[in-house]
Amino acid sequence: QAGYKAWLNYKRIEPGESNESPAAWCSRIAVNDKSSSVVMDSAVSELIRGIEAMLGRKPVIVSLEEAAAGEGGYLIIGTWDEGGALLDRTFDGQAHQAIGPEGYAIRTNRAERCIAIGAQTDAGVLYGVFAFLRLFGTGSAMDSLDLTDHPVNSLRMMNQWDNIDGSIERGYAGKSIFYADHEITTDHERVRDYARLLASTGINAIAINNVNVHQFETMFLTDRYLPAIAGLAAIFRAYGIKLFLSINYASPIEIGGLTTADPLDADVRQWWKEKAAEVYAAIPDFGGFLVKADSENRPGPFSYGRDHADGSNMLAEALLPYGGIVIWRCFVYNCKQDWRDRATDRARAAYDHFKPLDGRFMDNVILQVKNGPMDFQVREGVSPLFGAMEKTNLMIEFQITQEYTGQQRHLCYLVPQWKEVLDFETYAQGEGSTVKRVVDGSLYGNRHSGFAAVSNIGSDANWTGHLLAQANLYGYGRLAWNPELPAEQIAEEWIQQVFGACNKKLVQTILGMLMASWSIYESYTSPLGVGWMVNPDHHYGPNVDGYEYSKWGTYHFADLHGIGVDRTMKTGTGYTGQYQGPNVELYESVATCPDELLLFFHHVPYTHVLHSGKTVIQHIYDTHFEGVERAEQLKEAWASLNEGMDPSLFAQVADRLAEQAVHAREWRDIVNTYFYRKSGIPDARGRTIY
Ligand code: BDP
Repeated sequence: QAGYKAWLNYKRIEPGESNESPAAWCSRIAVNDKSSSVVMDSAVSELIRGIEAMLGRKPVIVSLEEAAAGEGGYLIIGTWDEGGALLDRTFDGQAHQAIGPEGYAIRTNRAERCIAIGAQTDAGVLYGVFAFLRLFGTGSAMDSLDLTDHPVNSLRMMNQWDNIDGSIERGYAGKSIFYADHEITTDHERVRDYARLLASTGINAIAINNVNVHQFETMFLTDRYLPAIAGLAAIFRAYGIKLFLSINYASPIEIGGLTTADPLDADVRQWWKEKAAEVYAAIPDFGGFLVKADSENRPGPFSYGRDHADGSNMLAEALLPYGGIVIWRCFVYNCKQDWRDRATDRARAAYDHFKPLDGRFMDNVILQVKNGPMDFQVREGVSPLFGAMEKTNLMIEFQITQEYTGQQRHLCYLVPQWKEVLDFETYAQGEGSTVKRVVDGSLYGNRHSGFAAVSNIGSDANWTGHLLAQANLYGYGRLAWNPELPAEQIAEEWIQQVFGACNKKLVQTILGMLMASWSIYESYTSPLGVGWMVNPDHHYGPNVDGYEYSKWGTYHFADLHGIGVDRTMKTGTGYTGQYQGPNVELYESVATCPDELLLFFHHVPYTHVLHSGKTVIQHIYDTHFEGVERAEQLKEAWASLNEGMDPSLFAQVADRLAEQAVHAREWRDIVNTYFYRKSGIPDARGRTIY
């Protein structure tokens, strides 16, 4: 079970470890809650659980009067709408205003001997409780707490790619915790613990099935599965998380007995309306539908000569009476064609499909756009759709599961990558039009917007296979809550909560490992943003030409002269023209294109000199040699933590890092050999290339 509790480990705080005695504040809890609610129940039980684990003594629940009359300090939690005079005295009107519906305020009220956690809503109280426990566990002084916080993004969503047979598409941590053998799980305990983990980071929505919806999952919208799904929705509801379903666009045909799924057909429209009514009867606070349509062999409106606006609006209309939303994915491209002309560059596809539709989507439709125009590579450009859709709700999609970034066998802390994307300047409304401002809705004043990401969890005891991959799950939620949080801070919080805060060397060592890991993985895999040098289908391990002659449109165009994809307007696919303002010229010109994206935008000779002063070929050799050395260093750094760490935690990570070091070598040798043979240019430093 090592690692199961993840960052809700609530490690015991030994007496003397903390500056004052937290027990003085935490042995009694008063709940300011007149209308009992499931979310408030979750908040109270989490608070009790956390404090009991950290202090070794269970706090008691007392009434407000008892709390005030008794000796010593206490905790008070609740919503101020309940008329709590104490909460009102503790927090001024400003705090009330500042935090919005999901925020919270925490303050030590010394005069009245209490620490108060207050919010407008029960969900806010729950987030406040998790934040308090985090502060407690990471050593904040209890006698001077004073903070308010609220989420920047309104929708903070998890996408499970789980299938009803128990498998997980691109899952690297065991089987599904939701499904087995075509049934929905009855192990609600595990699902509840997942809901706790998610809520503790601020996640408030989840789509519980794979975007590729097949025969059995299509039946999720029928009596066969709906009652059990309602059971899952109840678990998530208690943690402030709304449940969504991925749907099959062809449902009216497959389960409805209709002969068409044409979005403009009256019977089809009626069918979806009735379906929505049934779903909301079972799950009154159902979130809505997530849809992958006309992509990678999934059905969609194209079959009927309709477009994505027709398709999504039809569903949005059915959900509208209930406040539901349609999340429509923009990962749309033709996976069955080779490049015939420049217009079929896969990187162009999402923009080419969706940009012309801007303004035609209903207000309860959100387009879900992958961070990059290709597919979750270790490095690629930022999707030019961000900023380009002035009149459309947009959310960003990240991939926590490490499909192309080492599959949770290699260490790759992805928060720094995500932050680069979020901080990207689109120039859509002049300077300051960053991606994070598009997806938080502030740039264009959107009603709906936010974050989605593909989950990396499964039935493995530690949730994520690689223990350190938990930091990605944790970090995603924290970033969705507030994209300004530094990657280091997020990593440090995670480390301290999992391993304890008092061993400074351990915290610093793991922090260093996490922060270096993306660059290490990038250095021994595909170079300079070109991507895709993986084995087809499963996408693990090096295969330089694996996708080079396939129909998926993911080429590097390496020959004896050079490598890279010419995406310029002048001589290439014209993709650079999808960007705005100075970005167009930045990427169009080989002279200004950033090194790390050079081969994503340009085809250059191996002898082309980078801004770093190295040639492309020497860069490839050097980074691949260094990558292997740095993977070795990860292993050694971890080995130095042997003493004082729980042996089962230690061993599982040591095993993964040993495997990573071996596989990094394989990457190095295959990539270096390939380019040595193609180019005929030897390593300037004379190292042996196998
Ligand atoms: C790709 C995955 C594939 C997914 C697809 C998607 O390889 O399994 O179905 O994305 O996002 O990354 O729909």
